This record gives sequence, C-alpha cells and structure tokens, in this order.
Amino acid sequence: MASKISDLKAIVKRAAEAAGFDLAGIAPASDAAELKYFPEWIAAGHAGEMKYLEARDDRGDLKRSSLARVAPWARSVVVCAINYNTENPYSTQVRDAERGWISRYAWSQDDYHEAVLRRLKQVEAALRQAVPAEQHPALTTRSYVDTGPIVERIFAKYAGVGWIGKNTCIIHQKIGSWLFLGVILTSLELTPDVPAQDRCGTCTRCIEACPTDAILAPYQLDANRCISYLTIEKRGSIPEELRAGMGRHVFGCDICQDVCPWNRKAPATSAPEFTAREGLVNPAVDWLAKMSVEEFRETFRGSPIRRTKRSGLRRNAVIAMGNSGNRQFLPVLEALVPDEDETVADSARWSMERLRKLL
Ligand code: B12
Ligand code: SF4
Ligand code: SF4
Repeated sequence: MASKISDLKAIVKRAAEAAGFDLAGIAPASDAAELKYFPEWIAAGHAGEMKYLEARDDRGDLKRSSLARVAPWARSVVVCAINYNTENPYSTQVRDAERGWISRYAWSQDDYHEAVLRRLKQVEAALRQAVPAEQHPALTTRSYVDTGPIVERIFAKYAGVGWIGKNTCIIHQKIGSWLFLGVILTSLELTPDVPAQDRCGTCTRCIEACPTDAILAPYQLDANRCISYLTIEKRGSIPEELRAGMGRHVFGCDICQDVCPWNRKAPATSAPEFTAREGLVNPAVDWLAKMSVEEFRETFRGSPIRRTKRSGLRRNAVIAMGNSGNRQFLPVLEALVPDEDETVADSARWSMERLRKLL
C-alpha cells in the first residue's frame, strides 16, 4: 500500500541505509545563505577553466546560484553520503618522494560517479514507489552525483550530513570528510533536517598545510591554485610557479583533509567498489610517465583517473619526478624531452632543470 506523506522522510532514510549510504538527510530547496558566495567566487575567477560552473540561464544569471532557476519545481533536496576511506596511509604519513601520490578517492575499483549514482537511484525508486499517485500526480525527482547544476556541499550542510569545513569539504563528526555526496531533487515538500553545526573552531591546520596556498581564507578556495584542479581539470601546461608546490601529486590532493583532526579516526568504508586497486597507492612515477596509450586504457578502465587523460597523467608524473630530488630520473626525463605531446615535453624540460639545480 502507498505510504502517507509524513512517512516519506523515514522511508528515504531507510532506503539510503539499505542502498549502502552512511548518511542521509533532507534540505529545503530554498536558497541558503552560503549560495550568495557562489557568484562572487565565479566573478573572482576562482573557477579557472571549469567553464561548466559558469553556465547561465536565459536571463544571464548563474544557474548554480539558485535552484529556483534550474529546478523551479523542486521543494526538497535529499542528500546522501557514502564513506570511501580505506585502510591505507595518508599522504602526509608517506614520505617517499620518489613515488607519486594519487588521491584517496581515485584508488577505487569503480568510478565513484557510477557507484554512488547506482545507489542513489535505489533511493529515488523507493521514494517514488512510496508516494501515493493520487496525491502527487506530477511527482518529479532527479538524481545527481557531481554533474547537476547544484552546489552539493551547501545542501549537504542543510541536510545535516556535515558542516562545511574551512577547507570547504563536508565533514561529519564521526565519519570525517572522506565522503562522496549524491543529491535527489524532488517536488515533494519533505520535513528538513537540522543543519550541521560548524565544528572547525579556532583550527586552521588545513589552511597552513596547503602547499600552494589555495585556501585564501577560511571557506574560500581558489581552484586555480589547488593541486586537485591542476592535476585533474587543468589542460595543457601547468603554470611554472605552481609546479614545485605540487610535490609528488599526480592525481588530486588530500593534504587539507589528511591534516584535519576530524579525519584522525575516520572509519574504513564497507563499500566493495571503493577497495583500492593494485598499484595505485603510492605508484611509481616513471611507470606513469612512460605509460602507452594501451596501458593507460587498460589500467584505468572504469577509473576516475581517466578524467585527466593520458596526457595530463604523464605531465603530472613528469613534474613529480622534477620535485623528487632524485637525479636518477634524469635519463627518463631526457627521453621525454622530444615527446610528441608538447605539454609532457615542456614539463620534462622544467623537471630536468629543477633536478640539475640540485647539484
Ligand atoms: C568544481 C569541484 C571541484 C573543484 C573546486 C573545489 C571547490 N572547493 O570549489 C576542484 C577540482 C578543486 C575540486 C577538488 C576536490 N573535490 Co570537488 N567538486 C567540485 C564540484 C563539481 C562543484 C563544487 C563547486 O560548486 N564549487 C564552487 C565553490 C564556490 O563552492 P564550494 O567550494 O563548495 O564553496 C561553498 C562554500 O565554501 C561556501 N561557504 C560556506 N561558508 C562560507 C563562509 C564564507 C565567509 C565564504 C566566503 C564562503 C562560504 O561558499 C561556497 C558556495 O557559494 C562538486 C560537486 C557539486 N556539484 O557540488 C565536487 C565536490 C565538492 N568535490 C568533492 C571531492 C571529493 C573533491 C576532492 C577531495 C578530490 C581530491 N581529493 O582531489 C578535492 C577537495 C579539494 C577541496 N579542498 O575542496 C566532493 C566533496 C565531498 C566532501 N566531503 O565535501 C564533491 C561534493 C563531489 C561529490 N559528489 O562527492 N572539486
Ligand atoms: S586539495 Fe591540496 S592543494 Fe587543494 S586546497 Fe587542499 S591542500 Fe590545498
Ligand atoms: S583542518 Fe581544522 S579548520 Fe580545516 S577543516 Fe579540519 S577542523 Fe576545519
């Protein structure tokens, strides 16, 4: 039998748990106070080359700055979160400068977009099934992981999933911040949860630890300076002044989360899709830099690492060699100077120069 509307919140939460989510909550679809920072962030140029964040509606307003613009029918946002942490060291605990670092979220067997969306669809189906058709003939729902025109972290805060930390990540008091988010927009007016309370207090560890000073001030990140952006989203050559700060990062960066006290006791996930792939924790940089088209395709089939493409991964690995302080990489770099990929070749020249200066 179809459920009463008042039961829906409980049904959604049970469905989220059954689907394997660690956390779930409901936020109102109305504009939260933090959304006013979004146009300022875009205007300041902090989005870099991520032009999709700047999408505008017919009136020229930024789509992501208000849900009313892109989903006027939406009344509530169901936010689900899943822990992807595995029992592996933090980047700040491994000091091997000769090996690269792939960020924690990208060690997984499956691309997280698919793993989370699969689960989110189960919750969406349970919600739709529970709604009496006669009460909601025009019921609308939409599920998104990352790709929706919505600043997910703001809604996660108002759904009580976690607070927005000074590093801009969503943090949960017991689980920490190794969380993927998924959202379901719905035309249903569901009872919202209580917003999560900010527990950063006087701590500023993430701001101090960021090697490229990307966290300009609490809660304000300039993507142009963030290693995660540089290694994953930035196409072509990386600005020279930021290369040294990238250290040995070859895909993403976890430093501002590794140093966060709320991640000290972060539990491990029980989701099988997030098990670390063989060889991706602390990978050999020369292996990545020399990777052929076929090997890249085979190794990263279904992995989020495909996003930076072979060119980006090789560029990052070459820069990591330059930052390693290990002159044994010089012959590898020398062989890459005539590379047909100009970005790789340019990075190889820079890295050779950097290693030679160490003499
Ligand atoms: C673009 C993007 C990036 C960009 C920009 C990141 C950023 N901080 O904006 C880059 C490539 C750098 C990036 C990196 C990462 N990302 Co990302 N990213 C996104 C994406 C697609 C959009 C985010 C966005 O709209 N940013 C715009 C800015 C303005 O928003 P914001 O930083 O969230 O800022 C808001 C608050 O800080 C707020 N605010 C709150 N209080 C206050 C107070 C003051 C005074 C001010 C000024 C502002 C302010 O203002 C802003 C909103 O207007 C989301 C998915 C989504 N659709 O939301 C995933 C998402 C945020 N990313 C995610 C992840 C996992 C990562 C990485 C950890 C990956 C990695 N290891 O490399 C890093 C983390 C880096 C970091 N410290 O944020 C997760 C976050 C999970 C979590 N626990 O928070 C998301 C939600 C994806 C998902 N579905 O799970 N990401
Ligand atoms: S992900 Fe790395 S580079 Fe980006 S803000 Fe955090 S510490 Fe800085
Ligand atoms: S390191 Fe400190 S300031 Fe930064 S997010 Fe964690 S608790 Fe907040």
